[in-house]
Amino acid sequence: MAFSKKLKQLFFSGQKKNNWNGLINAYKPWLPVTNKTPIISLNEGGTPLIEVNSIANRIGKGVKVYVKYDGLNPTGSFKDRGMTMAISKAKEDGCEAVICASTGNTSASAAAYASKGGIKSFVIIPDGYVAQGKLAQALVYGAEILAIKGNFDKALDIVRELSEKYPITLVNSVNPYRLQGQKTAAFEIIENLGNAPDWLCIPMGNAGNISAYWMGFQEFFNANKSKKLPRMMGFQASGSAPLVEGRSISNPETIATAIRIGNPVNKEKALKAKESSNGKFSSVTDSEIIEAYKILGKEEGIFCEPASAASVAGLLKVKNDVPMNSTIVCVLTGNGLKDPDCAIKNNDAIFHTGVEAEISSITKKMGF
Ligand code: AN7
Repeated sequence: MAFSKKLKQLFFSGQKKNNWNGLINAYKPWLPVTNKTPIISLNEGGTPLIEVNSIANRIGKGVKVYVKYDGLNPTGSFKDRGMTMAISKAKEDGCEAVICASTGNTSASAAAYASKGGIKSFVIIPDGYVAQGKLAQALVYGAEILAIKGNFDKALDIVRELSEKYPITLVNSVNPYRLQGQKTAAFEIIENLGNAPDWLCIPMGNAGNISAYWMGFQEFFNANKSKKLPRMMGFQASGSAPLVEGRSISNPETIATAIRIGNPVNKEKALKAKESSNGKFSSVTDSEIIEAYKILGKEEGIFCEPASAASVAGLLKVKNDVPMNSTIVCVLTGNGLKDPDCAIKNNDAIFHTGVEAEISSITKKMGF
């Protein structure tokens, strides 16, 4: 059957959109891969940049605010950007097993990409401090899980030692390929906006992502693909803010378990990103995080996990410093479905339970 011209155009523009083949294929010349690298991909990256007027309106001054919704990656977090690179390179090097310490998202991502690449994965997590969705993923993707009586920082010390002593590749963000993959988020933002934003607001745990974004922004700036560099605005939870306080925290605590990290491994890189971009690090309380989390859900239809909401909470906290007419991007690093317990405990919904299955009882509840 012949297509009309119009239908043909629609069909082929749709095709083009669906041609996204993951971030290694999209940004090959910018990444340390060769023709020999097996690309282990779940078609990660290419996530939406969404304008959020409810946040801009709370700031005023003619600002434009966007969120980079990286919770829409295949395993629901930005970790997939780094993991497609780390696992592809591990596979290229003939490695048979990978290991990571994790507050949850890294373990989910490592497990998924290792399975895709036919590699075994071990994950070490702090017992009782990993959100349910993330744990469910590691189980289903087939990782071997060791939940330790200790926090993330302890788990990281252990996996670093194990990867030195045994033939097993470490895929935490000390693995340089992780940051290489993650820098592509900055490329996508520049391509979407036609330039870099004035500010990038981002949550920090181990501070790998802020370091990766800074690398990406610099590379596109140096290649004349953007005309400016953003200020890197990093945010931590106040009970877990080693980079803000300038000291390690031995017992970090926050509702945002993803960033419950007291001794960030990428500290030096992150401090450099802050200094060279004229950026700033600040902390936000758990209640400020939850407020931003609720605004995004109720006023924007965007469900992110609490650690991600720290970027928006941080922006709202420092709104007096925002220059007139600036363009700001907040990174939403993980999907809200990762942490259903948090959602069920922290919302303003009207939720009637045990309602009789009859129109009259229902309309009564609805106030008709
Ligand atoms: C949703 O999964 O460290 O500053 O082990 O899951 O690059 O560490 C997760 C970190 C932000 C912080 N948002 O990123 C892990 C882990 C979410 C996260 C961060 C994490 P980095």
